[in-house]
Amino acid sequence: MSRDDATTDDPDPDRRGGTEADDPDAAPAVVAARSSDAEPDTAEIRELAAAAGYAVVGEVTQRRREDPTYGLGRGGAEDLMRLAAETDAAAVIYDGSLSPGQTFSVGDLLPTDTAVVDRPRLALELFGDAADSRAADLQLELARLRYELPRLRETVARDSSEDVRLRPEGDGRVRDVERRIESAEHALDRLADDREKRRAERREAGFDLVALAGYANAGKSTLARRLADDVDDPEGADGPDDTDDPDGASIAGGPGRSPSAGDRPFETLSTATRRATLGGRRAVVTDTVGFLDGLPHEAIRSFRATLDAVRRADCALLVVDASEEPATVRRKLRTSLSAIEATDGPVIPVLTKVDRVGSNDLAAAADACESVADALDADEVPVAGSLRSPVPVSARNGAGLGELVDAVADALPTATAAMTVPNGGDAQAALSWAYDRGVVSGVEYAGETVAVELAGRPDVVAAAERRLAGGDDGES
Ligand SMILES: Nc1nc2c(ncn2[C@@H]2O[C@H](COP(=O)(O)OP(=O)(O)OP(=O)(O)O)[C@@H](O)[C@H]2O)c(=O)[nH]1
Ligand SMILES: [Mg+2]
Repeated sequence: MSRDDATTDDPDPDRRGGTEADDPDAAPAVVAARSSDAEPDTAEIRELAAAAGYAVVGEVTQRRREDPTYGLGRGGAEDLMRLAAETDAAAVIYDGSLSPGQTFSVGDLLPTDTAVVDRPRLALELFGDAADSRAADLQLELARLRYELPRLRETVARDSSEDVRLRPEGDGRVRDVERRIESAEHALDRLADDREKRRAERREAGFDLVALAGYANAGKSTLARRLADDVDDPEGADGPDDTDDPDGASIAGGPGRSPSAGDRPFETLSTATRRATLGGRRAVVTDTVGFLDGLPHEAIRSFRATLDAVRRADCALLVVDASEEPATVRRKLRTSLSAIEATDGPVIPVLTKVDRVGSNDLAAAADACESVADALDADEVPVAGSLRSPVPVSARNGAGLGELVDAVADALPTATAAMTVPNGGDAQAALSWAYDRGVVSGVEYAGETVAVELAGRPDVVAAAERRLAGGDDGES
């Protein structure tokens, strides 16, 4: 074993997360982590493992470059083998991505009933069977199939005759997975079309579309509940008020989830929408599924509903936990923006949980935010060009929410118009149409006429103008 190898055996049992000791059903697992530039920090992978139902019973960490065969160095892999045997580990959880070849090499060293779980697989396990809508189901299935396909090809190549080894895609199992991928993609396309239609209908009805995106556990759902019209208690676990989304819109805390599990990743598994009034604008706020490090890129791509909602929003809120280290804030913001790629509308970074940070730390988080925005190349990541100034808020105590609402209202596409028309049945019908769509900002009656001021979505304001002027706009 080379000298840069450093191996530890979990000397400090206090570092183990709370759940594992209490849960007799938890499967024992050993965590493995490697980093080239610093001693690996295993706090997060341990939390994820605990959330996925493992009891972490030991760890092997290494500071060294990646080994092409095992990911870890040979020495670390052998320590892992010994520790897994000693602890009867059901799984070895690797804090990073392993190639199909590395997965098999590590697996070959381990006891036969110890599974190799890399970070992407752990993320997929975390989603579990908890998918709570057809779209979430399909997205998960697609993410799993895309993760499995290269590994299945590797298995086929290892198990088979020379012929198949050269062309593993000729194997029936591989073709079957490819067919299932294709059919899940088609089904998701159809759902995406439905969502697009729904967005068009909502806009036509005068609603602005606002979407919240960000990392798992950033505080998106709490903020969405705060912004929604029907909520007094931001922590109240109420459902969305608009459940007719083609996703079968639903929100976290569904069957099988304990209500106290607010901090587990993927509280929210489907996009969900709520009505909100933001600076006088009627909006539909969409809460989305959180990003997580180490999710396979294909899986992120298959999270179409989340990405579509953000990309097609009139204004997107990129929610960042301001109580994390500036380096973490930077990394998460950068990763979120790269996943989002490009948006139709402006994007406002929201630094949330400011009730947990002092003013210096908040300033550092805000600087981290600005530095990401400045460093991004708008040619490579077009969304960089859509970024507005970050807004600090606390969804817990309400600080900054007024400023956030103002920033959103300011970012939304807005047109204004003023006109004076003869008062009568036609004008009243047109006015009532415009009221329904929330674009009337002033009305004054003077004798036979009525003076109307309009403000709101440009297309709706234009349609209201046509109706007031006596055109019927093709719709009754
Ligand atoms: N102190 C504090 N805690 C907050 C705030 N907003 C959210 N939290 C807590 O942070 C945790 C995560 O909040 P969620 O709103 O569920 O986060 P999310 O981004 O929707 O998480 P996922 O759905 O898992 O992606 C919960 O325990 C919340 O109570 C805040 O402004 N201040
Ligand atoms: Mg959520």
